[in-house]
Amino acid sequence: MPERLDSAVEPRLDLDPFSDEFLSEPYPYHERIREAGPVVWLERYELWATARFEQVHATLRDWETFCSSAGVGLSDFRKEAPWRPPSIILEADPPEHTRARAVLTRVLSVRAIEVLRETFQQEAERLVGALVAGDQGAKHGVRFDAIESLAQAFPLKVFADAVGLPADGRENLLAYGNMVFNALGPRNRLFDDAMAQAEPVREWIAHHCSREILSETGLGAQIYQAADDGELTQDEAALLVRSLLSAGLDTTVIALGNAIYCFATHPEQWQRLREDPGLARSAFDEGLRLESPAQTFFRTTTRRVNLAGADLPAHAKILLFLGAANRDPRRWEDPEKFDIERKVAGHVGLGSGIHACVGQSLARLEAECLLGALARHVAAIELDGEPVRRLHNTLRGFDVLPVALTPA
Ligand code: OVM
Repeated sequence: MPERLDSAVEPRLDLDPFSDEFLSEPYPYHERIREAGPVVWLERYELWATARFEQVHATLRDWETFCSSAGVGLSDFRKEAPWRPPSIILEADPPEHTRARAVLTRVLSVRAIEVLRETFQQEAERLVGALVAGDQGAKHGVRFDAIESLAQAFPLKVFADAVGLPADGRENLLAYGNMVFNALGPRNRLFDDAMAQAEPVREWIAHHCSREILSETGLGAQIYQAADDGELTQDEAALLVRSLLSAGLDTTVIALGNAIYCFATHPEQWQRLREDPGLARSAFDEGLRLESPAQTFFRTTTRRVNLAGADLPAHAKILLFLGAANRDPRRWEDPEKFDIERKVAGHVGLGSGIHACVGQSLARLEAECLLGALARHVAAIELDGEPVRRLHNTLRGFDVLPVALTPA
C-alpha cells in the first residue's frame, strides 16, 4: 500500500463502500464523502476516493496521470496477478489501448449499429406486445417481474443475436458479467459468491469468443475481420470478443431495470414519455445519471499529483464514485429528481474520456427501442411488491422488480 504523505490534509473516513449496508443505501454515504472534501482518504482500504463531479470527471479524463493498466478495480496488477488475462481495452493505456479501442469504436459506432435498429424495434414490439396481451382480463393489470421479462429478456435476445452467439446458453453471460464487475471490488463475500457462481460458465465464455462459434455477420465476426485486415492479432480479436461478452449484457440489463424502476416510482414522468416517446433515449440517460449502473471504478496514479489539494503519491489507487458525481449538487440542479427532460448530457454514468463506454450507442439503441415500445403500449406502470436489490461491488440494480402494467 502506498504511504500517506506527511503533508496530506485530506479528510479521513472510516467507511466501507463495499459493505452490504453501504451498497443497500449508498446515497447518504455518498453525501458524507462528497461533503467531507473533494478528495478523501478511506482508511479501511488505504486509498484515496472522490465523490464530487469535478474531480471524478477530471480524473477520468487525465489518463496519463490516472492510468487503467494497473487495473480499474481495487487490486493493483503491478502487485497482484489479475484473476484473468487483462482486458486489452479496459485495463490498458495508450498506445496499446488505442488500437483495440479503434476497432470497437468502429464496430459499435452509431452508423455501424443503425442496421440493427429495425430488428431491435420489431423484437421490442413483439416482447412488449406479448406481455401486454398475456393477461388482458386481470383486474389489476398485467403483473410480472420486469427484470426477467423485460430487462433480461430483451438484451438476451437482441444483444446476443447482434454479437452472433448461438441461442443455447446465452444466459451464461449474466453470471459472467456479474463476476467481472464484482471482481473490481475487494475480496469480500460478494466477490467470492460471484466467482463461485460463474465458475461453471467460464469455459463456455472462453469457447464462445472463438471465431468458429460466432455467426458470420455479427459484431464478433467484424472484430475477427479487423484481425484479418491486420489491425489486431487473432488472440487480440478473441480478447475483444471477451470484452463484448463481459461488459455488454449485464450492464444493459441493470440499466434497463433501473429505468423501469424510475418510471414505476415516478408516474408523472411515465405520462411525459407516453406523450412523447421520442424522449426514450434521454430518459434512459437520466436513469443512468440518477441510478448509475456502474457506481464505481478505480484508477492508479502514474506519478505524484496534486488533486484538489490532496497530495497523491505515484502508484496509488483512487476510487471514483461515478454514481455520487452524478448526484453532486455542485453540478446538478435538483440532483435527486428524476426528470426525463433535464439536460442530462455530461453525466459520468458511462464514464468520460478515452475509456468511456464504447458500447454506449448500442446500449442507447436497445433502451430507445424497449422504452419506446413500452411507451406506446403501456398506459401505466406501477410497483407490485418490494423490489429485491442485487448487492454488488460495482453495479447497482435489482434482481427482482415486480410490476403491474395497465395496457394502453
Ligand atoms: C472488458 C470490460 C470492459 C468494460 C467493463 C468490464 C468491468 C470489462 O473489456 O472486458 O467489466
